[in-house]
Amino acid sequence: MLFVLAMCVLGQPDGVAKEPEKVPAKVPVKEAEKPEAPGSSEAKVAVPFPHPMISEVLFAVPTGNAGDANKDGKRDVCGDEFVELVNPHDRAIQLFGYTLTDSQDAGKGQVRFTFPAVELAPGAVVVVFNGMGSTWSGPVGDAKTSPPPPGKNELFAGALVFTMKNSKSQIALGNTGDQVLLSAPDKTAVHRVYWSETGPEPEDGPTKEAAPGVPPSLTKAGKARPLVVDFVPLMSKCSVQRDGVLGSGRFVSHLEAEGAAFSPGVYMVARGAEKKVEPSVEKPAGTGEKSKDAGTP
Ligand SMILES: [Ca+2]
Ligand SMILES: [Ca+2]
Repeated sequence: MLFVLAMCVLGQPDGVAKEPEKVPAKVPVKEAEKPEAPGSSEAKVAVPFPHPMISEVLFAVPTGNAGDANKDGKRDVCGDEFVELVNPHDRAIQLFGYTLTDSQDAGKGQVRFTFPAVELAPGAVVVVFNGMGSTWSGPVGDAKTSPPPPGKNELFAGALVFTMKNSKSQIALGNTGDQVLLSAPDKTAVHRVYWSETGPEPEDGPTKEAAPGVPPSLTKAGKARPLVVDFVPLMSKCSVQRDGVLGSGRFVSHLEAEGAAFSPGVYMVARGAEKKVEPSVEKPAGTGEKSKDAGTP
């Protein structure tokens, strides 16, 4: 894979005009010089350190009790919406100043949440609920304060849980078209997850792998392209979940992938896995039988 830059200067023939065609043009110097840690898949993770990434979004709350994603005993068409993020890196990251927004303009019914100072451990998960009309038990933080001690919320598998404290039904994610944009404190557009009845936007297309250290290209509109863009399918009975943290991941139906409508606080895909790993934890141990994916509907 690696090009050796020295090849460019060796064997340069004097005065021969035909040879230069063999010289590899425009070797990406940064890539060539960048050492890859042995046994680490860090370089393949879709978002470069120190950014978190969006792992699950519930934008259309299922009807009835099945929609009570925040487990406060009642379903709220807005309040139970949530965005889940994961730290896909080997090191802890600081969430202070990271912002989640939808596609509305600021001040015009925009969903907007900015994290207070809080650390997210490697592999750890944080969930941000819309929070409208919600009553809470256990540690839940907001835009001003991180979750009070003990911090981790056992109701959500020990994840960090936040509420946007939205109070208007207009401030919610659209069911048939909208986005969640994760932006870094320096305004870098990190991860855009969007859905639409009309399909993916031409300039975005499917997920592309973001090379660490390489600045994002510009969209046709002249805006910086997010490091990762995911077009996700419309869902009415469940959330969408990214099936991996690597560049080639994609969002799929949570119901089809996991057999449950959503899992705020639990990222079910192992770090670095392209596909969902065998759920060995949830299987009864010692059956001895190797169950393959039979594709049971
Ligand atoms: Ca609820
Ligand atoms: Ca989840």
